[in-house]
Amino acid sequence: PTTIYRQDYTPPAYLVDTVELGFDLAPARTVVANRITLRHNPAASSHDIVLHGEDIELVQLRLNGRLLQVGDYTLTEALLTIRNAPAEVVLEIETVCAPVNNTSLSGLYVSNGNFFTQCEAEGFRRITFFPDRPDVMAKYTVMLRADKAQYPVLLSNGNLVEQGDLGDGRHYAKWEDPFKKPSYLFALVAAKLVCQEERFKLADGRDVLLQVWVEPGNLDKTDYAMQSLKHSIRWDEQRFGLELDLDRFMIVAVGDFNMGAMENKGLNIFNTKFVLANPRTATDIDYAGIEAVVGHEYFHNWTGNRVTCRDWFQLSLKEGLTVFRDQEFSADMIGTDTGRAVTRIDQVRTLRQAQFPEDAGPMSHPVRPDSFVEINNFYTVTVYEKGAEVVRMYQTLLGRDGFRKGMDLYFARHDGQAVTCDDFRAAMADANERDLTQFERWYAQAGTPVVTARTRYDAAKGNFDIILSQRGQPEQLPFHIPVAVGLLGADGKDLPLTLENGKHEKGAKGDQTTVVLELTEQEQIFRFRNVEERPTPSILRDFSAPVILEHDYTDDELLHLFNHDSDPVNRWEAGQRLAMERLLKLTAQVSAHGAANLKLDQTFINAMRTVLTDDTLDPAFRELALILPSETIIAEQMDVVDPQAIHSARQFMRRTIGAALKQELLAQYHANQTPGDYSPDALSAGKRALKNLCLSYLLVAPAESELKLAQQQFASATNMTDRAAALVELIHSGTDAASHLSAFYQDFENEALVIDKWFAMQAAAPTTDVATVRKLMAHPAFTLKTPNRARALIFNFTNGNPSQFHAADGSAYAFWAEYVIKLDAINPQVAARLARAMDRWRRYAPALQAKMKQALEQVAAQKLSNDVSEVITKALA
Ligand code: BAL
Ligand code: ZN
Repeated sequence: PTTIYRQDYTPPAYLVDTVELGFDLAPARTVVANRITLRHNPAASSHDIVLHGEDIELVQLRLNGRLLQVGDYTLTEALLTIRNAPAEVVLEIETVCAPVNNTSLSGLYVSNGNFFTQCEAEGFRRITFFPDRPDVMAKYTVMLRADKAQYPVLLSNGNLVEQGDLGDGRHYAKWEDPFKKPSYLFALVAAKLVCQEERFKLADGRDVLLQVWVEPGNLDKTDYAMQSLKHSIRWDEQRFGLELDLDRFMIVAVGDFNMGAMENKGLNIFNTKFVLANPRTATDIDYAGIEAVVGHEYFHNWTGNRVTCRDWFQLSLKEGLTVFRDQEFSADMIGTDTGRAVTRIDQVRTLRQAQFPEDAGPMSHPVRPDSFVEINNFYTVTVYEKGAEVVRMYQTLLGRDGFRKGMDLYFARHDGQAVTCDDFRAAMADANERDLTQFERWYAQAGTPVVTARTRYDAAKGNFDIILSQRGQPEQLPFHIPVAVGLLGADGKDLPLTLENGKHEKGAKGDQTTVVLELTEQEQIFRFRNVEERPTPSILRDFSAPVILEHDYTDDELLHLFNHDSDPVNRWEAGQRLAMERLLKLTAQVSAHGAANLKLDQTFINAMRTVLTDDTLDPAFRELALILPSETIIAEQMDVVDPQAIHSARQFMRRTIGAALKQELLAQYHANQTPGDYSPDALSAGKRALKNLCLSYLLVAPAESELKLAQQQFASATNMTDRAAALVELIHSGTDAASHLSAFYQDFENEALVIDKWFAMQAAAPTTDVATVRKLMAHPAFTLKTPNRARALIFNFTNGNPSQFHAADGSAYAFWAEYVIKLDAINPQVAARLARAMDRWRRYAPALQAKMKQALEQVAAQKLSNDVSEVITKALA
């Protein structure tokens, strides 16, 4: 496999003005006629036309009307090259492909008998020969022809300009996209589908058609996606002044899909998981996911489609920005300060669960990577979630208005262009007359910076100093880090702040009681004046930068913050620190002496009780405050990871809390019921989350009465959130859940997304070992070919069940190797994701390490896709 470097970027030798595509769709043999007009790019010196092509058969090729013979061009496995071409060229290319054999789900493929495409990042070259790179933007016209009975619906990007019958049982539809776009945004659908549709008035008064297309039988699950789409359109108008630019906007759901969804111009194609929902089949988390992903894809229309990436190294230009936009959208949809904080806490949890480990492992890369072998491996939590943190920091530094000014300038400068992360940073800097040169390091330097805070108080002078220092990886230069800070008095209230040289007080958080300190050097002292009592500092409020904060908080200080911090994110954080200290001590104790004689102090239990029973707090916040850090997050704190000890220690803490707070948990369980019709709103969802967390504490070591409670919830639940939560607890409690599992299966046999849950909840249960997973794989409903299904069972085991995945005999590692290899033959993108489950293998105890290495080498010895090869090679390097 070849490594591609960012520094090697060169502009394309030829630009494409127009693309006319004709498809004769048939599963085994689809004929694609492609007519493109090209002209030489004055910015390039080469006169060679370079077209990408993969897994397609060339039938004929004409240049300016002349049929080309072999010798007029060269054709390799990946490229078709025409040397020394004239300045203006019309190419007519006829190719054939076999969508029904395309199990990679990249390019044109068949899912449940219907045709779909996925072109990002490099799938268009699996459909036709083309300069398949994002800086080649062209106007597309698409003619689709297919059997009318089998494929009554024919969709592509833009506007439908013509349709009709062809006379032989076939029909056609012609689509025209008025906007220039890169090839990765091309899409077509030919299928038997039905739609929910609605006309919708935009802010400028234009009337547009909105459609959500699904398989027949699923129309009762499209309301929330449609509602989310309308909310997204309104939100982008109001928050960023961005309007829908087409007359029609379509969302199509497909059951076989590698990603969550895809922002193809005017024709978003979605994994069913992020479209289909009704109360019976979808959980609160599913509903929130639909809102976020519908928003995300819609927002891409401006941040990604109108302004796109020059090259794939710039992926975060559109992804980090669009994740930030969808995060803000979800927060604004809740509309309360605590609701916003709850979404922020979820983001921090994701970073710690997935991004920090990635940044500390063999696949670590900057937000703007410098090299890759396979771009599909770089659709990562770093590019997406850390990228969103980087965008968020602009807003923290510049304020909301300043950020908006930067966005306005970005669109004014770059609409219709393919640009870089530097262009985005320049727009932010220029619109606000700020020097953001140093900020570039967030794009260029990998790893999670560590910020250390020390404090000193001079009571006589009333000075309180916070000394911040930062360290990145060796050789790295200091980052520009916004650190939002507040000071709490002994009464728990925020103290008014007077920062010496208080020039930094104007940031988004620059109110009276929170200031944004800008740490730009290796070490800086920030002095607060007129501080009349020794305060408790609340540092990194709202998680103002994606860093690890070190500060020697005492238990008393943490308890003070946990009880009083006006910043809910840091309030939650104080609880996490209290829990983590204890979890690490208990884990060490289990490793050394076994799980007997463990103790949990009353102080911690009391802190948990206080937050659990404080009815003035948002239930969603209380739920988050009561969840202990996950086993993965605990593992990241340890030099040598002992997964079984972590599991025992965490279970011990959960069991102890469950027993000590039994009455309070029961009371909250009953107090947070949500009778009546189901609604996915944040308050109701928060209540269910808190109630079901209470249930989970009660079921760590359940008495008969608690088992009954779960059984009763399972039997009488009127929504999937409560039904699934009860079933998960019954499985986790270690009691025999077989009858419940089979009842659940029978009820939802025909609901693929619910059967995914059925597999997932079994895979992640600490009672499920690899032998049980293998049995589940033999279930008739299991298939490796549908990514959702493969992920539900395999990934939830390898990534979500650490104590079983790291079984001492290494049996689960062998299972992992077997399925990485099997999946690679079917779908390299999905296989490469599974391969990542071994990223952190060097951190485990030597006996486990040896077995993990053996499994990695077993995979490495195979003939692998570029996708898997890159991951395994880096893991072993
Ligand atoms: N562009 C790939 C899918 C997404 O991030 O929306
Ligand atoms: Zn995206």
